[in-house]
Amino acid sequence: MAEFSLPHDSYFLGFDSSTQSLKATILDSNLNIIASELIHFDSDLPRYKTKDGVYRDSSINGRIVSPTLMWVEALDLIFQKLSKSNLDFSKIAAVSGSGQQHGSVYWKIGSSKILSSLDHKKSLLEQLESAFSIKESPIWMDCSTTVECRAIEKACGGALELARVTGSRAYERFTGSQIKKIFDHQPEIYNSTERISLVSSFMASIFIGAYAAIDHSDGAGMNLMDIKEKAWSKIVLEATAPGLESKLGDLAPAYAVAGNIASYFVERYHFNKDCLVVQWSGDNPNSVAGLTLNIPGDLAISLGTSDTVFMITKDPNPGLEGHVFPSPVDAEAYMVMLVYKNGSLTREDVRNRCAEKSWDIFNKFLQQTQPLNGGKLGFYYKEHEILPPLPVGYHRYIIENFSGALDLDELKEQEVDEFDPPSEVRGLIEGQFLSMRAHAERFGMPSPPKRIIATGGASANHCILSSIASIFGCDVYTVQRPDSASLGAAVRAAHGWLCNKKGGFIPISDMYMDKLEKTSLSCKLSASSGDQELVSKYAAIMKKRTEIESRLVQKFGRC
Ligand code: XUL
Repeated sequence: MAEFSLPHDSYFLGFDSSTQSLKATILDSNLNIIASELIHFDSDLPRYKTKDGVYRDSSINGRIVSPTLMWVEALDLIFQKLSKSNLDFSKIAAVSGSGQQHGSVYWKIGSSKILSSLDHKKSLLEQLESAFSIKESPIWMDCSTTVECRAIEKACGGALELARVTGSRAYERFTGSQIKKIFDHQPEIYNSTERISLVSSFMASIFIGAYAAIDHSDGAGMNLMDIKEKAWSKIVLEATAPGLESKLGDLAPAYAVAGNIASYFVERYHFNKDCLVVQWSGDNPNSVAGLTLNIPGDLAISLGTSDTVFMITKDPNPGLEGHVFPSPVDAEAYMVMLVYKNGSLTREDVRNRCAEKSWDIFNKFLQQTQPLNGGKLGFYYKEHEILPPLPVGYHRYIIENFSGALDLDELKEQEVDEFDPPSEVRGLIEGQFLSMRAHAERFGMPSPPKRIIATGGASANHCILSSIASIFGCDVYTVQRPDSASLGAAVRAAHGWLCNKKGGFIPISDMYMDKLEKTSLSCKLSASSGDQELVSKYAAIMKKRTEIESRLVQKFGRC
């Protein structure tokens, strides 16, 4: 495999610009992590006064944004930290990155000039302060665009037809409906915008000193791209806003080179001028690379600010639930994914209310309560949920006369106001993963999966992993590093570098062979020592839970 080897003594730098932080991971040419840094938006950049990296606008239902300049300043800060750690920037052969998906950045007319003439003696913040026509970027947590979603679906022949073309029906957080809202309500701002970037392509633009293309994987999270053609869909563009194509610029494969690194970084941090910037992509697509997810039947679960479940397929069938994105590392494959908005922030809320703000106590409660929670079922939505589309609210039920028997059809449930703290903790964890299993099955994901690979912050929690194993009925693996998005970005930097050297796409597996794959799966957790009876009992309780969920959607559902 010599022709695919990475240059000896060189580094690959990957970023992850996520909801709550900016992370950097540096790999050597054997794909070993040699350094990492993190900027936490709330605590390291307190002047923006964000909570969890965002502003929740109480006056407009569901509007959630982040200050664009905070992301720029985070880049200045992380470079300060990396410089102090004595990282030799001149050894970096390629840079890539990951961005929270769907979030958008609006560059004011004239800003391409600012980008192309950045002065290395000044910070990025100083120079980009006036570059944006909108100062607060809509992000993936926003759900203020239901009206725009329905209008786009109608203009495109219905929700299913839109899903068939773009990989998803219209979703509030997807960029298309956000752009339509801006055009419909603030046309002057839309007209003063020369380029609309995703968080991923916005960061790549800073690195190349010019507007970077949007990559095919993250571009599929906009409801604007034809996922088969990998081109903007004319009909959807027209349904969204006039003159949009020129504001979006080009699309490019995730493994393509966006450009050489801008002279700003060469002069200020002493990067090699030949350092390549590989297209940035979304955080979930980057996790596909970071997890080396390429075996059919494997399911990945990412437990972060959002929880996601995804897998790779060559034959996607987009429908009314879930999303289909082109894979960032395989030109022929797609990733299919389900997304939950109530991930770590909701787990933290229950931990704070019921477990004295301590993960140790939270875990103790999980250990001291019995699987199936004595028939106590909880639905916890601290944020408007995507799947199912339910508004903020917590709902708790107890199945009467629950004995753990398999047939629950005859048993009635009773709604209650609260559970004791240990049952609340178990109710939350079982609720999150029973819901995930039910939707994953309905979506056609393998049941049981061959194995689950867990990533994200909460994948470090063995008590949570063991519940996942029992609920899904399969082994759960974790990777060495829970932040698969920034790791995946660094891996993609290396992959993009190789594709560029070869003059075309090469499968990423050729690069992993003797490197990542062997070391990445570090922990295996059995399905509660093969307790198949428990797995069947969870399946029965899942059925009950799905019935209650349907009723909640009928009563409170947003869409
Ligand atoms: C994916 C989604 C979230 C964000 C989180 O569709 O909305 O997972 O990517 O950063």
